[in-house]
Amino acid sequence: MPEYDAGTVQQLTTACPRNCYSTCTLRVEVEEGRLRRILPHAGNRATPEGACLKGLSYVERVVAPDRILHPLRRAADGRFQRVSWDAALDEIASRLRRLRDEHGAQALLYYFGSGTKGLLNGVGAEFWRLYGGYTTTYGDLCWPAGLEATRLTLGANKHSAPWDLARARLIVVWGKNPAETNIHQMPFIEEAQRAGARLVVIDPRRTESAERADLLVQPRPGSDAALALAIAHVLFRDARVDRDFLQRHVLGWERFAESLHDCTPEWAEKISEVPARYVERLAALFAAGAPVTICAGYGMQRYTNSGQTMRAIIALLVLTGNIGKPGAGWVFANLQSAIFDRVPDPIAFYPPAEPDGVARVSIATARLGRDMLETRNPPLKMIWVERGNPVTQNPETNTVLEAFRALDFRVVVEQFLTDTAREADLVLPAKTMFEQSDVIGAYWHPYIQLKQKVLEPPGEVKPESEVYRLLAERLALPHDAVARAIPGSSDAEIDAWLGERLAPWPELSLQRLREGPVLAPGHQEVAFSDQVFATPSGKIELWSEEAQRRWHAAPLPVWFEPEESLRAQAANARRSALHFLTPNTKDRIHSQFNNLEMIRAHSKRPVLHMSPVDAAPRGIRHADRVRLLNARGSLVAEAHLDFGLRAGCVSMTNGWWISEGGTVNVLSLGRETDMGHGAAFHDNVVDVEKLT
Ligand SMILES: Nc1nc2c(c(=O)[nH]1)N[C@H]1C(S)=C(S)[C@@H](COP(=O)(O)OP(=O)(O)OC[C@H]3O[C@@H](n4cnc5c(=O)[nH]c(N)nc54)[C@H](O)[C@@H]3O)O[C@H]1N2
Ligand SMILES: Nc1nc2c(c(=O)[nH]1)N[C@H]1C(S)=C(S)[C@@H](COP(=O)(O)OP(=O)(O)OC[C@H]3O[C@@H](n4cnc5c(=O)[nH]c(N)nc54)[C@H](O)[C@@H]3O)O[C@H]1N2
Ligand SMILES: [Mo]
Repeated sequence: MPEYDAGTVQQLTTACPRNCYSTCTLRVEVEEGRLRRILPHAGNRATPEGACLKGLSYVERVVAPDRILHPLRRAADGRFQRVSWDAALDEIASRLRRLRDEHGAQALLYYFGSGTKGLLNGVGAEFWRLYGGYTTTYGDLCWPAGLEATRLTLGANKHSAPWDLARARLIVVWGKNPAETNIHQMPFIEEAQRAGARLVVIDPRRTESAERADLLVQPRPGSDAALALAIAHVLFRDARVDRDFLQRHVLGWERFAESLHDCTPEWAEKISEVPARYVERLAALFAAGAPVTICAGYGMQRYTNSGQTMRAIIALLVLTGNIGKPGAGWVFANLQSAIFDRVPDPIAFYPPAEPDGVARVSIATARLGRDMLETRNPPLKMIWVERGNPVTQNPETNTVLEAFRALDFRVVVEQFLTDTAREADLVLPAKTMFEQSDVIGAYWHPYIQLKQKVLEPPGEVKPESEVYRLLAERLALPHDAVARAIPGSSDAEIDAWLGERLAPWPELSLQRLREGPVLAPGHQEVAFSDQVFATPSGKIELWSEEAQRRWHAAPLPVWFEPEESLRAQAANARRSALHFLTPNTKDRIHSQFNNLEMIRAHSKRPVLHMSPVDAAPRGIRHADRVRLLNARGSLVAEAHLDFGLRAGCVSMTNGWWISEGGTVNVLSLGRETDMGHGAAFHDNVVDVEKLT
């Protein structure tokens, strides 16, 4: 640890913009232009403990020796060579001009991932619009099945403030692993437990979150809707539903009750392999538990039946009147800080229409590779990738690679040589969170924050907004329109641009945000406490005609087998197959951080978790090298025997690069969830064999 000279060390407030629930407020120490320490900031009630290990590792990340600090051009021999910004921008501009003349602007695919939050991310789309058009993706890799299920049922994606959880008497962590993915939720869970609350975890894996639970239930992957419907059956059977709440606020509950006639605990046991007595037990807990909060994760909405699964689970809170009350509710996504979005509900505008004729939204991100290859009129010729690592993180890696390699030209804006950057013709160096100010919201807590610039970009790094400005000049795009859409590069111009966006809310001045986070204007501490539900009927919709109209789904929540499951596969006589889960890990945010020493020290190589029950017949022992394979691809990993994992499942965290040993997505198939155009990553069956 270096010694600090109080005279030269500056403490500044900023916020972590990773795609993560916690979105921590941070106090950072900067000394002579170097990041020294990351400290907690008490101003955020949701994250007072400060950053996780990844957050602390930023001191390494910003100065990591493998960081890209200048443009790189692939040379004839396939290797990258340093080029000047002028050479890089001249080449891009001339290729863009030719592309627009010869094929039409929509031969350009603008692809962006979830690498960083911020209002300035929007300038990319503005630039491509001014260029004359572009093709982009619809849907999302992350959460849309759950978002859409929630919107259809409750009318909005919001939940109570994180600290409200401490008031719950029963907490059901369902398909979520906050001990790794939302560590700041754990203190609120523990506070509730200290006050006597019960904790139930429902997950095929015995996760770190499950270690604190009173009850762990391990359903067969993709079977949760059956479990939920059977709990609902018992609640009606035993007259443990909140009739008064149902009559006042809920559409379709009578028809729902009728539809549950055959959904007995024994029926659910056959489907989910959860013993019927546990179903009874769960129903009893729901009936007696009020206030009940379900913390629903994103893992179980990565299936082809996920939208309906999420609707079935929300129904348990609805039947027991656990909506709109302190300590009760559905904690999935809290978009109360999304006040800047022109479109408050992104999913509603996802369908692959041509909203303005400029952006052609014709490619499903869930089927990126296949759709890229099949796009016509015009076919795709060039890609611009920003804030994403699609080769590693999108389904069906081998098809994504094929589609990338079929293009004429690829530009990737990146901090590091990821698997996607390695496919580029031109790599442009990207800023980190510390090198340009921006305003961010969150999807768990309700704060608006300033992600403050605290460092100058190193080397020749330029933020995207500046790159777009320089390209606009070279392409002679209309000056005034560019000036309106994209800020100039000085700190004062960025601040002015952000200030304009904040202007409608006097409480959100930049000056105020420099001190710390501010609660989103209009924020509801207990979500739905006004019992206002923005659905077509104005009620909570267990019966949703919109679900039927938009997704061709049954209007009531139902269970059906995912397209790819062991049972669906049984028809194909693949008795040796195993269900492949690819969850998140505390060691990374998806494919970020694993190149750093601080993380590699304890996260060295891809590991496959496997039940001894499945390992033994395959002759696999702990630490053996194994091959996973299916029709899409194959992957080698080290086997770790895990008595906590449900038999029939194997699990490996997503985010490993191909260059680190292989991405899990060589095995996934590009296909959409039943609602919301999400990616059904976990509809994935593999064979596992020992390597000799
Ligand atoms: N450290 C860290 N934090 C993160 C992230 C990260 O990469 N690293 N990513 C952020 C992002 S973008 C996201 S989307 C969230 C995700 O946060 P979580 O939802 O907590 O994470 P996942 O690992 O996707 O899935 C959670 C759990 O779902 C379980 N699961 C899988 N299939 C089923 C099923 O059929 N039924 C049930 N009941 N459970 C199932 C998995 O075993 C897993 O433990 O985390 C955010 N936070
Ligand atoms: N099999 C499987 N696959 C999954 C999942 C799963 O559960 N299983 N989870 C899915 C989920 S939930 C998600 S959210 C996605 C995430 O998919 P992505 O958003 O593609 O994932 P990241 O790995 O976070 O990649 C972001 C990249 O952006 C870069 N970056 C960071 N900041 C900036 C910046 O300011 N500018 C630029 N230009 N680049 C920047 C980072 O270096 C990083 O390489 O992955 C999905 N993939
Ligand atoms: Mo995500």
